[in-house]
Amino acid sequence: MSKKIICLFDVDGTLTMPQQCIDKSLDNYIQNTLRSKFDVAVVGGSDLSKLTRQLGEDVFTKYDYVFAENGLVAYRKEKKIWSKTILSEIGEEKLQDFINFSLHYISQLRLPFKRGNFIEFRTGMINISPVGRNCTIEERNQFYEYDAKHHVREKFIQALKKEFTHLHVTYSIGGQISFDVFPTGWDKTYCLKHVTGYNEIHFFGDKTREGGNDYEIYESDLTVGHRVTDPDDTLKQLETLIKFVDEKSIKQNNI
Ligand code: M1P
Repeated sequence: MSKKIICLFDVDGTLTMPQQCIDKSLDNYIQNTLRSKFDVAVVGGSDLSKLTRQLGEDVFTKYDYVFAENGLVAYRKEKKIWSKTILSEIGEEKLQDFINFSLHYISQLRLPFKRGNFIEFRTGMINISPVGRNCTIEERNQFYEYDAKHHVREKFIQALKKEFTHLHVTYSIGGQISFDVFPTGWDKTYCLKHVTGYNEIHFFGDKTREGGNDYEIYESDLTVGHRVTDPDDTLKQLETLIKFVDEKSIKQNNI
């Protein structure tokens, strides 16, 4: 009997370029070729509105599972099956201390430029951007380069860790201009509790090194991890996976 396999994809850097829309060729391949063999799912660090902007409003029919904010907001076959809030977990008092400290820290930062929307309060996490989420694509790329040299986000995270030793939260750099903060354990492995009944869960992600937001799920014993460099690489690795599974089943049938 053939194995039941699901391919679970990160979004930014894996299915799309950061905060961009999915390319037609990869989209078609997943829908027409991959889906004829395996189930498919997505897990993004971003919230649902960004995820639908990048993958299309029809994402719920195109994927068997859709997980926004690491799976804190979860859909299966178009139906919302789960949602849990950071507010209920941490509480207003502690969250406000955290937000106030972050806003003060940001106000003391001198960067080449600053835009608006520095703190995004989401369902299952807080997203903090020292440069501001309202920056343009060009400014986003510029900040990413600047941050690689000056480690603005890493230093910010160190300051938060020092100040909030009592908070059981994880800091995760998943994109170019911000980092996510969520209760420890609410990383992308969180979504796996909804993915049941499969022999293999193949996870594809680009931020798979320690500190990246694909690290825990890539390393998890529950998944077969695939490290990719960009959407083109994802397509190549999918073609290899399909070939491998097909060859294996031909061999098994010949035994
Ligand atoms: O999906 C990866 C990350 O994408 C965005 O990051 P940035 O805007 O910094 O590139 C954010 O939505 C972030 O929450 C998410 O983890």
